Amino acid sequence: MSAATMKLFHNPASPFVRKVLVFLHETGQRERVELETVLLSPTSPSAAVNAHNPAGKIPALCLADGSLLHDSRVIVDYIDHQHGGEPLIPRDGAARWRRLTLASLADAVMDAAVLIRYETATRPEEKHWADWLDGQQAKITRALAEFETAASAELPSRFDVASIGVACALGYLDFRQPELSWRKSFPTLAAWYAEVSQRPSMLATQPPV
Ligand code: GSF
Repeated sequence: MSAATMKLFHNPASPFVRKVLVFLHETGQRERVELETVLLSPTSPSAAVNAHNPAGKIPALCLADGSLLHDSRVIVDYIDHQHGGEPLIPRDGAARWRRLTLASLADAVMDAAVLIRYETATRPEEKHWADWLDGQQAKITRALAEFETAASAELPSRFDVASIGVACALGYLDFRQPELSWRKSFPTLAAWYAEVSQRPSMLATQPPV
């Protein structure tokens, strides 16, 4: 009898899915979830995903009672309420708002990088809009500068919702934009990332080579 009581719509390339998997590993709950791998994009949707999430996006989580959770922010919050350890999402106080804001900026980096990926990998070459791509990339660069500042104290303080988000965003940049070479401009962030990348939860969830 599999211990899995939940099903996660998944793709190993998704940084938002990786966030959920890292949460599961970090809270000792990975075996509770079976993965249903899907391929999808805005122009080639997944009927199965659409049936479970009208937004047509992964991750989406099916619970044992049939209820459906999405998006990744809701899913990681749910996962964080299912274990007995110290919450990875601070439940109250100033720390909560700052950690959630850093996590939200990490999501914004993932959003921008995924949108760039769709623009450059799925839209026909002649429809690419340079100003739009430049605008998305600028969001990423500004966020990395904020993460560089946070890397000296805030990020190393705990591998929680904020750090997990930043780590998954950086892993996605390495995966989809290897030519970006962000480490040259952000050495403190690079040192922090080199360390957290060795965590079992990160090693177990690396994007496909
Ligand atoms: C974003 C998920 C997302 O963009 C979340 O879960 O936090 N706000 C959501 N997922 C992408 C796959 S990706 O991460 O590479 C997705 O499902 N794209 C399909 C589409 O139609 O946009």
